[in-house]
Amino acid sequence: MSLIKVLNFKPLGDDRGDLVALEELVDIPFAMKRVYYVFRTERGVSRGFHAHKNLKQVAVCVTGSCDFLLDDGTTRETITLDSSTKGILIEGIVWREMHNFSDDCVLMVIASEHYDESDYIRNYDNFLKIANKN
Ligand code: T46
Repeated sequence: MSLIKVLNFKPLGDDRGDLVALEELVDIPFAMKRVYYVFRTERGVSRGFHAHKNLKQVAVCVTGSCDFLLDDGTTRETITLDSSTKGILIEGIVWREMHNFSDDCVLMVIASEHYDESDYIRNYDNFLKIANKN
């Protein structure tokens, strides 16, 4: 089974253009508590490099593209997010890194919990210990 769970969102387009609607427990498989977006990432900069203890997230590039690497301690997989109708679900103890941001990239993330720094695992060796226990 792939580590990367792709979610395809229905474009509600008409002759004026496109629209995507994301509804809790319909398109997003959890109760939504927070939305944030990453933009104007400097060329060559990578982000992430952490896992979470208890957080579900859906990530979508609403404009532009970036590469998302997910690592469960055993397998590493990368997906290019390059469509406003394609997201990924990130859940469980998974290390994530984001690379190759396009200049115009706006990466939107919907999260199941409010921001909590104590939920982050920022050290890769600690991540491996926790991931390999599960
Ligand atoms: C994740 C990946 C995909 C807040 O104050 N509130 C927030 O909700 C967030 C997400 C961040 N912050 C602060 C914490 C840092 O001072 O914003 C600053 C940048 O956050 P961070 O370095 O964690 O950003 P990324 O892009 O490395 O990681 C983010 C999320 O933090 C993380 O949960 O899964 O995007």
